[in-house]
Amino acid sequence: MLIHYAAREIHAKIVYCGPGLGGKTTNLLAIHGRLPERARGRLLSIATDGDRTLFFDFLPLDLGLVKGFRVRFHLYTVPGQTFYAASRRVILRGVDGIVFVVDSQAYRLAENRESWEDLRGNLARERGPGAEHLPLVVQWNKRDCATALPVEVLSNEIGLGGLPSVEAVAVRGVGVAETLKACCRDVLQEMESAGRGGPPRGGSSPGGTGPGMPPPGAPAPHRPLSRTGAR
Ligand SMILES: Nc1nc2c(ncn2[C@@H]2O[C@H](COP(=O)(O)OP(=O)(O)OP(=O)(O)O)[C@@H](O)[C@H]2O)c(=O)[nH]1
Ligand SMILES: [Mg+2]
Repeated sequence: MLIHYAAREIHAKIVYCGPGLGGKTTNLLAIHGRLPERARGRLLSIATDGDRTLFFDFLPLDLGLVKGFRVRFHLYTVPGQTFYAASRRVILRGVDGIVFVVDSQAYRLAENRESWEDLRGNLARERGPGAEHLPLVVQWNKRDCATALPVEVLSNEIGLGGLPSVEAVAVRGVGVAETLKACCRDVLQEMESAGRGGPPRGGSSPGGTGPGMPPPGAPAPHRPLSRTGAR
């Protein structure tokens, strides 16, 4: 998180993670397509090969004022393919919130698991014990697919129990805004609790406020999120 006191601006970084072809870039395309121009910047895709992200996508958003500070969210996707591990580590630096996009199709279960383990490893390395407070929202994507597994099965099999989550069909824009809003809300809440109510503390602090995610094996607090509640 980066705070410019003089400009009264906060910059927060949200990264979309998850297995290759899960729908991360599709989420950013849907957000870009739905927001009015004044709220969004240009969607940049840095290196692609057809559909596949080779480095990252980037979309800056300006979603208004919080306590007199203009809040700008910078959305990134990582490349999901296994061999881009180094890129994922770089893109995750200074992250303030994560959206983990699950591919609900039964045959992608192993890739979902592998991607989740990769993410946990990267965050543990990046943040250490501070990983506990990192806002993280799970998106169950591709709910339209005939072979989509029930959410409870996915949750148990991948080990995502208790995390806030939203069902989605990103390719039709369903659940995309809800997912983003849930993550932005959690990032702002985390920022407030880290700053204990006052305006954001510290000077410019690249590298985040120290939020994280549950340590391996630890059950996360149950925070159910209804689709309507996220709006
Ligand atoms: N049926 C269906 N297809 C989807 C959905 N969301 C995305 N897709 C399709 O899945 C394919 C991959 O989507 P991407 O958004 O490029 O996936 P990605 O996660 O960015 O993949 P990498 O960049 O390789 O990590 C595309 O053909 C999308 O149209 C969905 O909800 N349902
Ligand atoms: Mg992509």
